[in-house]
Amino acid sequence: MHKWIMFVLLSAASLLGVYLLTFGLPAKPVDESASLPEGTVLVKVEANSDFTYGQEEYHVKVGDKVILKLQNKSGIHGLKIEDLNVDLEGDNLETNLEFDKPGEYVMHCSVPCGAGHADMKAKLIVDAA
Ligand SMILES: [Cu+2]
Repeated sequence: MHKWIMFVLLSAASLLGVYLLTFGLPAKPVDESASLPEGTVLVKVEANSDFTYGQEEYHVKVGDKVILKLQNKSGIHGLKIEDLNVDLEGDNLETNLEFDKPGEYVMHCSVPCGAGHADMKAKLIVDAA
């Protein structure tokens, strides 16, 4: 009874095995943050052509060693945080930050990029540790 089920399962498993042997496991996406030293946090801000950053809010914690990185997904944008003297644009798209108290900072685009430029904003929020 139901021997055919065993047959189907076995065949499926064999096929999967052959498939894996032939093609190997799918490549895992590279996780840049995996190689960071303990306590270091990578905040990757994506800038898009529709005048948005990847997220409206980016969170870090007090005491984190923050690497703030701007990635221009499409178009050319900048990232400026006046209160922190951060201005990422051109070849300079990465900076290190560390916060000793909670707070909220407005990141905005610093490179005139088009109609939505003035509204291109996101928040960097520093949470209590
Ligand atoms: Cu802009």
